[in-house]
Formats: sequence, structure tokens, C-alpha cells
Amino acid sequence: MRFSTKAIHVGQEPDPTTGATIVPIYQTSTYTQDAVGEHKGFDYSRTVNPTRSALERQLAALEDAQYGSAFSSGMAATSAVLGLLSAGDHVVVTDDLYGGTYRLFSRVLARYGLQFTYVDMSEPATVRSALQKNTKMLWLETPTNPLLKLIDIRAVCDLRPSGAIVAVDNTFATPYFQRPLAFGADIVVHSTTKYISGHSDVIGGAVITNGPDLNEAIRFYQNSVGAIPSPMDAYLTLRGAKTLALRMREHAANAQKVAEFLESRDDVESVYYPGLRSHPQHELAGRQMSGFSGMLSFTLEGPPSRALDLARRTKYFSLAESLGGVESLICHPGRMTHGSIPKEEREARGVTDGLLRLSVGIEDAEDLIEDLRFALEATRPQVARL
Ligand code: P1T
Repeated sequence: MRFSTKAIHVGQEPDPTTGATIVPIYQTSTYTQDAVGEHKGFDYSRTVNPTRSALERQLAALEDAQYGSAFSSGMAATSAVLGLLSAGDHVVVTDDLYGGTYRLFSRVLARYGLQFTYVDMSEPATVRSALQKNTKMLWLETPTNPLLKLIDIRAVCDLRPSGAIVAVDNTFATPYFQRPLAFGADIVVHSTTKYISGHSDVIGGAVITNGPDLNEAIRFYQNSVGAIPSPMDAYLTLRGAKTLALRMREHAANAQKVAEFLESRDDVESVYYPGLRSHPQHELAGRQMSGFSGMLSFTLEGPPSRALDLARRTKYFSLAESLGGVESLICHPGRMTHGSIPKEEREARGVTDGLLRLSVGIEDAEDLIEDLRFALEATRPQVARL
């Protein structure tokens, strides 16, 4: 079965009790048992729910994996993966990553005795130098948020110390464009809030793996901690994911056009998009991804305040956090998604106050380009106008 067929069929057989073609929203917290311990495989909805199970099977299939577990947010999914570790364990983390992940690692989990070293994993040699005797996990985002750096998943897996887990946050690429397990990763994490659900109307997360022991440990954590999605949220995510392939093709085609437009402007300083030949890892993108997805970042000529000015002038690009919905969004990572990283650290990693990030939606590309052209012209620095 191929990708789009899986998205529409796996986990979604007609409902066994009614024949309903679409997986029902099983809005129930509990299930009546015939006798103590005698039931139809469902006992309590924190542990198992048919709508959630359908989603979990669908998402696992999209990553060509055996096991999927759905969570109430991407951060809950990330927490579950880090929950595999114990106090004293060390994690090597990519230094460009979602600000909320950084906050969870540095301000929550560090208090529980986990140790984190942040390195630029786009240089695999730096990963080797960060390894310690107690390194138990390598945490990757690729492409990274917000600078769209790529990490060579296979190269990092080759450096994995024995017994350590390689976890890849695949939110930006989605399984449509990239399947980290095929390159040797142990675990894939998603914020399903983004492309997978696709319509900016639900918060969710997922952990996907082929390892039976890892799956059991994740399931145990999911049931013990209880950060599960509601049946309604599971339904919305399942429904959104059916059109993932269609949407991703449009997101990527539009992002390529927008990136090329921005790159052609003399008042745009840099554009970060893996689909551009100028991207330092364009070749890796071609090897590791089957498309370049819909996220890009850029900096402008002129003072950093121009970025703030531009961000409030676009009409179709809504000024908002998040990404991956059908509608286009613009965001100022320094003040928004990555505001929880101390300014000095953030700037040292390249997330400057002049950086803007776009989640390119699936509107008409010409309208999106006109929108950006208008905002760029309206904020053009005086000297450039002469
Ligand atoms: O928001 P939540 O569903 O909890 O997902 C967190 C998360 C995890 N991983 C990546 C790569 C992410 O980008 C996110 C959330 N990111 C944003 C809200 C954002 O605007 O970047």
C-alpha cells in the first residue's frame, strides 16, 4: 500500500458495530465490562480509545513503522521520549530547535537530572565531540526550526554510542517528505498540530517507532502520565492526515516559488530554504528528503526593526505562532516561538531579531508573492530606494 492509500485506509476499516465508513468519535471515558476483566479490549480511555487507536495506526503506517502513540501535544510526545531516560543520562541536542523543546529540556528536565549538550548537528563531527560516556540519546530536528538547517540522519546514527537512542522530530518535513526510521533513527516525534492535522484547529503529538521495547516503554509512559488527545482531537487529526500528501505537494510548490521570489529581491539579505540551490545542504536535502516542505526563513536588508514592521503588514500571511496549516503564517522567532531562549544564546545560534519565518500555505502562490512584495516595498529602507 502506498502513502496516500495508507493515509485514507490504515486504521480506518468500517466501524465493527455499525458499519460507519468514517471512524466515529468514541466520546467515552470508560467501557462496560461483561464480568471483571472480560471486555472487548477497551477498559478505560486514558489507556485506549478506538478513535485514538485508529489515528495511532494511521500515523505509524505513514512513517512505515509498526507502532504509533498519540499525545495531547508535540511537547507531550517529546516528554514521553525523554521519559525513557533516567537522572544522570546525557543527551546531545541540535542547537537550532523549537524554543519550547529547548525550554522543556533546559528548564524542566534538567531539574530532574538529565544533562543536555547543544551542538550544531549539521556538522556531524561536532556530534562526535559532544558524546560522553553517559550519552543515552541524540535529539535531532531536521529541517531545524527556525533556520532550516539539515542534519544527516544516517551520519548521526552511525555515531550513535551503543544503547543510545536517536530521536528525530520530523514535524517540519512530515513523513510525506522524510522517513527518519529508514535512515536508522529509533524514534520519530511529531507535533501533529502542524502539517499532519493541517488545519490549525487541533493541538497534538505522536511518537512512532519500530522497536517493540521502545513502544512498550512509550505506551507505559502514555498511560502513566496521561497526556493523551481527546477523541475529538484524535478524530480531527485523523481526518486532516488523510490529505497530507495533497497538501504537502502544494506547500512545497508554493514555498519554492516564495523562496525564489525572496531570493531575487535586493532588499532581502538571506533566504533559508532547503529547496534553493544556495542552501548549503541542498544536496543532502535531495538525498534525505523527497521534497523540501513549506517552511522558510529570511532576513532583510535594513535595521532589525524592519522585520517587526513587515510582519504586521502582510494580509494573507497572518502574524501567528505555529505552522503547517493550509493558511500562510508569518512569525518573528526571536520574539515569538524562540522567545524562551536567552537572547545572547539565541543570537549566537543565528536567531537574530532580524529573522522572519514563513509557513507557506496552500493559497494561490501569486497572491502570497504579491502580499510579500507589498510588505517589502512598504518597509524598504530609504537608502535602498535611492
Ligand atoms: O505545540 P506542540 O504541538 O506542543 O508542538 C511542539 C513542537 C515540537 N516540535 C517542533 C519542531 C515544533 O515546531 C513544535 C511547535 N512549534 C511551534 C508552535 C512553532 O511555531 O514553531
